[in-house]
Amino acid sequence: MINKTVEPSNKLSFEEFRNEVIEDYKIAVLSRECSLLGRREVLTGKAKFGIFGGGKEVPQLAMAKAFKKGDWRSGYYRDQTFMMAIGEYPPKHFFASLYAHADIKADSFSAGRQMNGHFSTQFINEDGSWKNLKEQYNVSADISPTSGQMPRLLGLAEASKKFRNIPDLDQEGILSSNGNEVAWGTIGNASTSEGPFFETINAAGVLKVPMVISIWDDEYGISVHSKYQTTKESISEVLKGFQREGKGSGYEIFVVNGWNYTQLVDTYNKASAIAREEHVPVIIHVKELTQPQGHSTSGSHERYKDKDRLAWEKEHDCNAKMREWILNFELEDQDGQILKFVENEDVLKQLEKEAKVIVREAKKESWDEYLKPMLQERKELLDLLEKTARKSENEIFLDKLKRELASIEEPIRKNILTIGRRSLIYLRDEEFKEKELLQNWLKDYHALQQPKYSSHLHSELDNRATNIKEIEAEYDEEAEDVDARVIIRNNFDAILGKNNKVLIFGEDSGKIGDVNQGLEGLQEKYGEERVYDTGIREVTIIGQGLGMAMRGLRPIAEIQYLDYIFYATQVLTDDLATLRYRTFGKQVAPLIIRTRGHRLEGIWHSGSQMGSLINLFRGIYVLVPRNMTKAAGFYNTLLKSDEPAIVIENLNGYRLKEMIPTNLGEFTTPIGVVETVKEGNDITLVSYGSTLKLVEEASRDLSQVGIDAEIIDVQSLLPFDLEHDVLLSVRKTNRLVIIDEDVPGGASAYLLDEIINKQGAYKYLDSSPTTITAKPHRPAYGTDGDYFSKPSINDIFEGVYKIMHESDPIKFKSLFS
Ligand SMILES: Cc1ncc(C[n+]2csc(CCOP(=O)(O)OP(=O)(O)O)c2C)c(N)n1
Ligand SMILES: [Mg+2]
Repeated sequence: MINKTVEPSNKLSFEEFRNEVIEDYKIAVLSRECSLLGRREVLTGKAKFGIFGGGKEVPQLAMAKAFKKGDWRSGYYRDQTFMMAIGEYPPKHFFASLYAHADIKADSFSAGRQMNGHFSTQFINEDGSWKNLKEQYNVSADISPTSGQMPRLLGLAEASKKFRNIPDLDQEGILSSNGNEVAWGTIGNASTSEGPFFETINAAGVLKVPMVISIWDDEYGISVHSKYQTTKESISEVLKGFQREGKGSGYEIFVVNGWNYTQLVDTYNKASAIAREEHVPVIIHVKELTQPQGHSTSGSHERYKDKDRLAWEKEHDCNAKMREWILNFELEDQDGQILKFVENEDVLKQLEKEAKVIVREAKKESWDEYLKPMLQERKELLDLLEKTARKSENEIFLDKLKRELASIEEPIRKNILTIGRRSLIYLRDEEFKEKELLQNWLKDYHALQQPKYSSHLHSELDNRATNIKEIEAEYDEEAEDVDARVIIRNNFDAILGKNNKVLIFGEDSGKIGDVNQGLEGLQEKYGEERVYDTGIREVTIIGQGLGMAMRGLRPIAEIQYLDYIFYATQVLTDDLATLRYRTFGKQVAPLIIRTRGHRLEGIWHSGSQMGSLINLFRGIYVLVPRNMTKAAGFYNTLLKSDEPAIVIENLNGYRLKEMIPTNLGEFTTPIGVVETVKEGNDITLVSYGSTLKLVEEASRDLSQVGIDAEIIDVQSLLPFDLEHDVLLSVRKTNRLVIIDEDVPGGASAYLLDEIINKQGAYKYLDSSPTTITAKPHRPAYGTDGDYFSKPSINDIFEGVYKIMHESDPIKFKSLFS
């Protein structure tokens, strides 16, 4: 059979072309072998869960060929073969991540923190500086929620546009080659049902960014068929309206079968050129893929596929099809000679046999490396237990524990610590040297192991945000009182002027300079690439920021009002908040989110839901400045560091008067530091944001009746009061009230726990610590709605007075009754 569709690249000889095809096939086979053996490792109990790339190998070979150094990927768990083809995922690593080997040298993706199939490459050096991203393959770290990779993909692609259009943006010469980088996305067919997918598709079409999305279509999402997932059962049909006409705006859309190697290679090359050169987004719908082992190790696909489908999958398995094509391939050269890839099937059989051996050996090596340190650690503990047991009155029980530990064939750290810590229960009444050695070993061991699972939630580098020292705002003698929004605006002006990597965008942020004019005139001054409007799409606004921050830019993404951040909560909590943690500090996204809220009125306009944010956003700093000077200072602090944060400005503060500082763009508000705004001796009142003003007013009334309150502004909810200044105050006043406009049990409960338990203030209290909060329902609209929903000055006064009344009923007579 003469295969006319194959056109070996004119740069390659037939020999070279053949070698490339065979090498590709080898990777496909190797990857499949990993999937097969990986599944076995899970089923025999060596690994907990496995999700593999079987049935999607061949299109990923094609994608890998088009993927150039400097390019970016944001994809999902099926991309095993792609990772192998770009050389970032050798079989040994495959097994290390399956075993959750908690060593970054064994699992460079996440040091065992992520499930297998969650890929990444490293972007930053030990000292926090960027690696040369132009010269490496850049794989942004995967997350599990289906389609969660899409918002970030948009930002990764948008960064190329910025690097192309903003002069001198990459002064270090390591971030971009004139914006020639393509951001490659991958997603499963079923996951295209998710909102973030559609939002990203629309936004990328509007932004005209170099993004290529591959949809790996195996007709299923776990057990659920396309007919329940996608209109017309075809995502490329649905998306047809996005197809560009000629050179008009929109997408280029390709549809290709996932087993057709040559067509795939051709398609990916075309897609790459279109995206790279024209900055036009591309969709590649890769159909007719299979799941040869079902979705994951949790089930088998025989449960939901009928016989015909199973037979069809066998026949259309992309590796089998590629094999068949290699075997049958013949090409007539100019001299009439028939050229073939292989003489006969034995060549392929040999190659397949070798792949099995390679994978088996990699598995063994990886397992041995995983287990070795733990065997040694167990030995150390067994020795100590032995010595301790001989001296102990509870020898029998300790020997039993020892035997239990020794009998575990493949001990993990949980086994070692569980038994070690239990041994101390038997030893509690005894004192001797060996026991002390055992105690110390256990303490040191625990301290050594814990960071493997808990480090890098935040930066641990010198420039971490909590290390940035305060620089006070300075004022001229004749400093004017101005509308506070002018301070924010002029401070952004200073920031934009000195750092061209700073970009500010969001709904209404560009042309009108945000709804409160905190960016007034700045688009005109710095251009549309740096200060700009976006569509109404909170999820992908955050995605834009996240992706661009990963590429070394300093985006400030605006969420117009705090209440609308909940659309973007998924990307914030699952992606941004976990990024540093899930990559063991190897990827960062120093995204600043600017929003406004606090003390507003209405069910969807209250801006008070801090409790939900601080719980979901661990990994992102949550800052609640009481005025615009403090807010501006937070932006200045954050830009000196590389950590993500959300700054919640007070919406009712823009028109209030503040004195304008002279050192705009320079002064900083420290993070994790509270401020005492009024000193007092009788009771400590802790609050933040707009509510603070009410507390100040209430305290004036309180002083009229002889109650001298100390008022502390939290400023920074996450992290909270690193220096434990609130404790000092409670030691003085012995009374504590937390005032918060969030619901009961929201941020106030968090603050109470921090102060009472973590700081240990319970020891110094003479009265029960109290919270004064909003009602549990959403705040009703209007002035009365606010009065009856959120803590009022009356509520604060009475709440504080009640405590004083309880402590001295004679002096502070009851107000009611
Ligand atoms: C938001 C979310 N919902 C549900 C899941 C559970 N889940 C994991 S994979 C998957 C199916 C995905 O199917 P598809 O996108 O077609 O990818 P495939 O596995 O078929 O390659 C589901 C429902 C999840 N990870 N995230
Ligand atoms: Mg699928």
